Amino acid sequence: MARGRFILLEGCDRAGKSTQCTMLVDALKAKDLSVELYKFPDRTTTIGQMIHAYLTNSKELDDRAIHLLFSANRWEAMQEMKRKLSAGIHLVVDRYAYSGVAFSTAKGLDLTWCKNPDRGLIRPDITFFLDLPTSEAERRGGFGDERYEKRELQENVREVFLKLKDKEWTVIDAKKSILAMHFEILRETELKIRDGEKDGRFA
Ligand code: T5A
Ligand code: NA
Repeated sequence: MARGRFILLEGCDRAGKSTQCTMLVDALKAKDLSVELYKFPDRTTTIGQMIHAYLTNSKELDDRAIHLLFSANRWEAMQEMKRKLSAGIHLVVDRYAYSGVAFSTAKGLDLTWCKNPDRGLIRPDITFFLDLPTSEAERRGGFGDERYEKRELQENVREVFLKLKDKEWTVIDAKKSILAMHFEILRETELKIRDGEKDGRFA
């Protein structure tokens, strides 16, 4: 059986990641593909609840401690994600290790130190980076409620993201309409899924 594809949507806060993840999952399901949605942080686990308390300012934590919790929150999902990919299920993932590195580095931690705890996590097959200037993000719903939703930090985060960007990322202009972004993401995803069937690397 062909292995499922790991499709990651990354980007700045309010760039539309969650909106696009839901639309992509629905579109792939409508094409009779098996697909599941993952979101990081996963706030439903014990570790995720600690992260949520930190993000909503009800708990203080050392910058390194919270960084490690975000990473642990990915590690606790790894076995299940691997099993699903092996079973031919495509995974659409809302944020991942790049967010982890971008936010903690933007706060002032060392880049290499930030990357280390995520070493060994499964790699995405396709990474979409939804790029949105901070001034635009601020105008969108809900901006300003959580700990990291501050202009200066967001600008630093975007700079780190652009440094982490490699040639395999697909950059999506998140100033576009929801539908325009959706069609772009869907088209690239379908190409990637078809490629996988041809080259057989994931058999
Ligand atoms: N974090 C995360 C770390 O520090 N380390 C880590 O390891 C990880 C994984 C919470 C915080 O955690 C940090 C990063 C974050 O600061 P989260 O739970 O993913 O992460 O954050 P959320 O608040 O859920 O999501 P975002 O703020 O990133 O928003 P999204 O998902 O990018 O945007 P979305 O789809 O919810 O849309 C936001 C608003 O914009 C509108 C939507 O309708 C909505 O109102 N919108 C558009 N408007 C105009 N044009 C478009 N194209 C639009 N698309 C969406
Ligand atoms: Na989101």
